[in-house]
Amino acid sequence: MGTLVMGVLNVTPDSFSDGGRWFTPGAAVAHGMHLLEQGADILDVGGESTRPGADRPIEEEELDRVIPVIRELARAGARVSVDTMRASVAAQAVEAGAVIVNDVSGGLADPQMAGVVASAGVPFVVMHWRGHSELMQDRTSYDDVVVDVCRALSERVSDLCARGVARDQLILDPGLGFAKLAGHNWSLLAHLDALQSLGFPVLVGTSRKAFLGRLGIPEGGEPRPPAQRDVATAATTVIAALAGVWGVRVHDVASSIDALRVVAAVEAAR
Ligand code: PMM
Repeated sequence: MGTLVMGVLNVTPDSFSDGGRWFTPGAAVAHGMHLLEQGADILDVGGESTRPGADRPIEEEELDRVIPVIRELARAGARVSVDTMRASVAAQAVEAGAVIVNDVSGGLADPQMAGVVASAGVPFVVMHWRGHSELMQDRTSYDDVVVDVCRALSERVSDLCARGVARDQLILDPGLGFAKLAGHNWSLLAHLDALQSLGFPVLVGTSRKAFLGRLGIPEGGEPRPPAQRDVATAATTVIAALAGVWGVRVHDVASSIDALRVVAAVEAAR
């Protein structure tokens, strides 16, 4: 099966890449429908910005942001994932129709998350994470980033399984840009095979991240703004697809769908 495209739907006032644009439920649902028309396989609905230094919304605020949007998109037939670190939000999102829980902390931020995911029985995206956004860029020291991330994710797998989550619920994500410098992100992209060899579906999220904005910019120069990082993002989609990953999480769905068509056409011609 080909690589799936997860379209990003941030219902937040302050995401780094598309902050505020889809902040009302109506605008968010309309954008979700647009991403589906472009070919998104999954819509990832989040109500908390994880950009470095972002403030966390209170739980009620997060629920108010995501639940109506999830309910509406699920009703329209979309396969929805909820991007949350809160167990209560995950539980209510599943009730509202979400069929995947995407937790950038891999269950570390909320001790109740494993239990909620275990009883919901839905796929669970476990991302590599080293702490909330105000701390993460102080935690970028690795011996060997590929080995260290694989080891940390394996530990998350053991811990989650010990708490009742089934192995076949798990999807692993290297967490590009989370407690990582540009070189770490490139190393992880270069060695996706190591992550794949852990034996789980892999999700990769490079979309519009700062390391793509700095490509070709001289030291000390201004990085390209997020909206001008979609071509580079689509190029990483090709790399991820060639490595055989399960899915890519992107803002601009159309360009990644096109990139995947190129990969499929080349594969078919082999
Ligand atoms: N990146 C962001 C948010 N959620 N979830 C997963 N699984 N993987 C990621 O890389 C990831 C994520 C940050 O990007 P955004 O603020 O544009 O959503």
